[in-house]
Amino acid sequence: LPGGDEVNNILIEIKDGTGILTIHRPHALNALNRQTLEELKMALVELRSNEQVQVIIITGSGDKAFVAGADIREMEGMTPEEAKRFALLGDEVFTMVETTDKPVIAAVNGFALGGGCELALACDIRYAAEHARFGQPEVGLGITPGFGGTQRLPRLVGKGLGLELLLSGGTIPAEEAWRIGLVNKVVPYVLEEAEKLAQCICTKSPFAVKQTKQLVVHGLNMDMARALRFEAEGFGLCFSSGEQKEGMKAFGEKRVPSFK
Ligand code: CO8
Repeated sequence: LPGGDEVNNILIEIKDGTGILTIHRPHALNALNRQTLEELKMALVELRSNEQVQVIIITGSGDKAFVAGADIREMEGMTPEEAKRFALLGDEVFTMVETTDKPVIAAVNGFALGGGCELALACDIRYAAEHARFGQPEVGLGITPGFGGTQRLPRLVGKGLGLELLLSGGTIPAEEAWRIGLVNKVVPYVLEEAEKLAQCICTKSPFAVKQTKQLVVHGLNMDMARALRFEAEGFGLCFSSGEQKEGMKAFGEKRVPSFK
C-alpha cells in the first residue's frame, strides 16, 4: 500500500478491472478485529483511487467463513467507551464500502455472522455460496449489532423479518437468505460468479456506473421529490462525458462501444 503500511489480514488482488479484497484471518474464521478493520479501510482507500479498478469484490479466506463476526476475544474486555469507538470504526469502514463510487460485490463464501453479515449488507450486491449461513447472533452475546445491522438489515428485508433475525440471534442458510431478499443469488462457485458480474459491469460506461451507484445510494436517503431531482442532475452530467457520446454513437453504428 502507499506509504509502505504493512498489511497482513487483507489480501488485495487486482485483475481485469476488478479489485478483490480477501479478509484473511483463517484461524479466527476471518473475524474482524481493530487491526483488520484498519487494514480494510486502507485497502478501500487504495482501490477507490486506483484507476485500474472499476469494481470491488469482498470475500473471505478459505471456504468455511466469509466473516464470522467482530472478534469476540478482542471485544470481551472492552469498556463501554472502547466498544463505542470500535463500533464507530466499523461504521466508518462499512460506510466507505457503501458510499465508494465503485460497485462493491460481496462474495459470501461461508459464515456471514454478526459483523460479517453487516459487512455483506454494506456491499451493493450479495452473492452467496450454497453452504453460506447468515445471522446476527449478537443478542446471545449480550450485545446489539454495532456495525449497522439494526439499520441495514430491516431496510433490506423489511422490519418483521429483520427483527426476527436480530431478536432470535438465529442463523439462516443461503437459500433462505435468498428467499427473503438478503442475497441476490446462491451459486456453487461464488467468487467466480462475482467475478463474472464484475466483468459485465466493467464493459459498461465507468462514468454511468459510478453515477448510477451514487444516485441509488444517496437517493435512497432522500425524499422522493429530491431524489428524482438528484437523478435528473446525474442524468444530465452523463451528457458532459465522452462516454455518452461513444455509447450512443456505437449504437447507431451497430457496434460494441469502447469506453476508456
Ligand atoms: N471472534 C473471534 N474468534 C472467532 C469468531 C469470532 N467472531 N468466530 C470464530 N472464531 C474462532 C473460534 O474461537 C475458533 O478459534 P480456536 O480454534 O482458537 O478456538 C476458530 O475461530 C474456529 O471456530 P469454531 O471452532 O467455533 O468453529 P465451528 O465450526 O465449531 O463454529 C461458528 C463456527 C458457528 C461460526 C462459530 O465459530 C461461532 O459461532 N462464531 C461466533 C459467531 C458470532 O457470534 N459472531 C458475532 C460476533 S459479535 C459481532 O459481530 C458484533 C459486531 C458489532 C460489534 C460492535 C462493536 C462493539
